[in-house]
Amino acid sequence: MNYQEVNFDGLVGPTHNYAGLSFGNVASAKSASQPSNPKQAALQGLAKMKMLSDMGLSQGVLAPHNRPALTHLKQLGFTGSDAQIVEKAYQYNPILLASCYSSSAMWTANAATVSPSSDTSDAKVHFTAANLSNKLHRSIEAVLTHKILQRTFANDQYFAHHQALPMHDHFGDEGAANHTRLAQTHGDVGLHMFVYGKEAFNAHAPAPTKFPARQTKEAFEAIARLHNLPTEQVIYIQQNPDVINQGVFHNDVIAVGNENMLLCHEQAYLDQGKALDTLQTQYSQLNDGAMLNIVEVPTSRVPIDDAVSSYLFNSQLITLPNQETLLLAPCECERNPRVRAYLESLLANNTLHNVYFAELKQSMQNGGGPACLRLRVPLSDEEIQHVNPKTVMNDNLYTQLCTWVNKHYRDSLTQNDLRDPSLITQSHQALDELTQIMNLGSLYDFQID
Ligand code: SUG
Repeated sequence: MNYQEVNFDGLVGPTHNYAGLSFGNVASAKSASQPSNPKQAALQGLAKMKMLSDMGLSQGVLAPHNRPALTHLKQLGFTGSDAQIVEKAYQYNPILLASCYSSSAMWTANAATVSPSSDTSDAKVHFTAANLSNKLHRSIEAVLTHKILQRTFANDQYFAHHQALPMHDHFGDEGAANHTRLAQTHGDVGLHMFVYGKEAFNAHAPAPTKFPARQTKEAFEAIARLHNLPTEQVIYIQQNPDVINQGVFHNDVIAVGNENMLLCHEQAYLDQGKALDTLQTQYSQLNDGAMLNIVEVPTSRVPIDDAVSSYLFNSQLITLPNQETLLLAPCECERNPRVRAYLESLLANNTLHNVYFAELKQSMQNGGGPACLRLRVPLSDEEIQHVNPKTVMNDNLYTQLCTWVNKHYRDSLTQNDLRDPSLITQSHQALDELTQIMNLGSLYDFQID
């Protein structure tokens, strides 16, 4: 059976803004209260999707969430018309309102953990929506994300959907951002590398002290059980707490893998030498002695600060249809002389065949690079036929979505604008129209007057 990896990117929602909500995410803190440009953010994301689709790769789109999250505000006791609820929430605490207005669901690397049908015992593709319990604004995403995945992969003969894990720090789960599937090719047997920040049930285990560890080992153990992954195809590796303390809040800020290649910083993992030896041994046992190509980036070439500010490791590492590798990196990597020089050396020694740079400044300013914006879903040719076709990128969908963004999105949004009642209506109207474009049915729970 032929398998390919399909990237499902999050479409940036109409209320993309900078509220400084993510403690431990350096870019989010730095951009707090800056005006955002939702229109540009959405168009930059769409341009990335189009570029990959034009290269002959299958590319999907996941719908944004409805914001403000009025259901959440009502649950907290705010009453009245939509406009009154928003104003009351702002008066109570502007951060609460900003949390309910965040378009953070755009970073679909945090939407779910995915296991392909080739690895699961029932031969279905399994999805577990991430609970994102560590951040208030992100914890709101879990329920709708589950629903969007069900509408996108809407055939229970091929796809199995699990609700998010219990919403508690012990099972803190940030989805695919901390998960890498390594395999000779996408269709071969896969080794699931689950990277966690702490062990919830072991108070003596190492953990970061300055910034939170958002992902627990216990969460990934639960997902491996839910997805029925064979033990020999699973490995748990702990992130280096020291780099979490320096702003590496997900594994995809310090490592990226694709098929049989893992590009990681030399400080990515706790006790890295041992961790990578174990990874290599397990990989080769699973693959008749074939070796994983591990490329460790030395601190002397790329210090942690540069890795975090350039988001080198948040690049997408992709196998192109002609089997060449492509690293789709953020433009910030091109502008950083150390990172650029390092990438040039990877091209010169043939570790990589192509490096492209994507302009994603609007997302980057909230700590979301190319890899944050996509959920990888390995699918067989047959399974692709059963994905909602209106979520698969092509020239027509691209044009429709660009027209839709240009019609509905603002080109500037400040924290004070979140009080504007017309933003509620604009956002609802936009999303209502989107459900038709993407054939999503009555996905959202608001009423259009
Ligand atoms: O969860 N930023 C997101 C960025 C997610 C990046 N995803 C991956 N690395 N896969 C986060 O920290 C910022 C929101 C704000 O401050 O307005 C935010 O949620």
